[in-house]
Amino acid sequence: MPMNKSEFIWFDGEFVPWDEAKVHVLSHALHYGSSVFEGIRCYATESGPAVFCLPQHIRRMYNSCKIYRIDVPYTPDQISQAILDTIRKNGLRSCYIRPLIFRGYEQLGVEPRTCPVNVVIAVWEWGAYLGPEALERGVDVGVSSWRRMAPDTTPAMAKVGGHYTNSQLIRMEAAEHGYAEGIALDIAGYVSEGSGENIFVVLDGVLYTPPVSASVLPGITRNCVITLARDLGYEVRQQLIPRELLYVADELFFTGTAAEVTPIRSVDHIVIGPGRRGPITTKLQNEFFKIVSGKVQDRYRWLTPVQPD
Ligand code: PPE
Repeated sequence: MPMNKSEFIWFDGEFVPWDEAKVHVLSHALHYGSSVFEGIRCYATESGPAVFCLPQHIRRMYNSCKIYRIDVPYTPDQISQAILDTIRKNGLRSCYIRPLIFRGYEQLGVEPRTCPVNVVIAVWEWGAYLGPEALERGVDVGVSSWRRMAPDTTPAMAKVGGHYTNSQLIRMEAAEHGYAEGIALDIAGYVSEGSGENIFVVLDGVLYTPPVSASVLPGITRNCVITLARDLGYEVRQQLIPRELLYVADELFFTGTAAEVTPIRSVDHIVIGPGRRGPITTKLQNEFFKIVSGKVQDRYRWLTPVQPD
């Protein structure tokens, strides 16, 4: 997807012009994937731009750092504030937000703790992740031959740059097969997640999603959708999902910051339900978009307004 450059990137406490936000080629993260990141969205509401689930993303980012023993040279509040400042500075009404904490340049070698920790925050306009028609018409996907990580290899709960080499393999294979996305199984063969999305199954009015123990990223959109579904009166179960349950589902959808709530209309060329966005997916999508656009009350306090200067 082409990038819509914005003007400034926050880099270790300073605003730097987009094209000048550079690092040394011997930065640790470039060689060993030692970076932690988040993907956050800021939505245009009637009362101005508002960041979706900012505290939840900040908490996950610091948890990722804790797992990888990264000492962040800023407090969570400082990073939250810097995110709001970066949106304001760039004058954006809605955007995707990418904070990145990485092991920088000092020396190489796998032991990372001798390197400095750098922090950047970039914001830019980013549309529908899986294509402009995906949210309405759904996407065609396939089960990947690549598995998600085994529990004692790389920690799935951490959102770390290096883990995305696995996501890249899933995504490239899916593209080679003509799919919009791939679904990876976990090491035991149960459904895990997409390369950058969590997955939900709807069967007989009940929602199912893989548990955190199936090597999924504990998605923030996943949590929000579980909350929304339960409040709409649906039962939601976090349980192991065999691959074939995908094929016989009434509805399937992905959740993620970038993907939002995206229906899946086929898996491995098997049509899911009637092959279009299903009624429960539609309800959840509508509810989600009404909240993030500020059209209904923010009853869960999911939005942090970006106050004007
Ligand atoms: N699983 C993975 C592997 C993942 O990368 C994401 C987010 C999710 C699940 C959903 O999590 P959440 O955003 O908290 O609901 N993927 C981010 C990066 C996508 C990218 O291409 O880069 C995102 O959606 O921002």
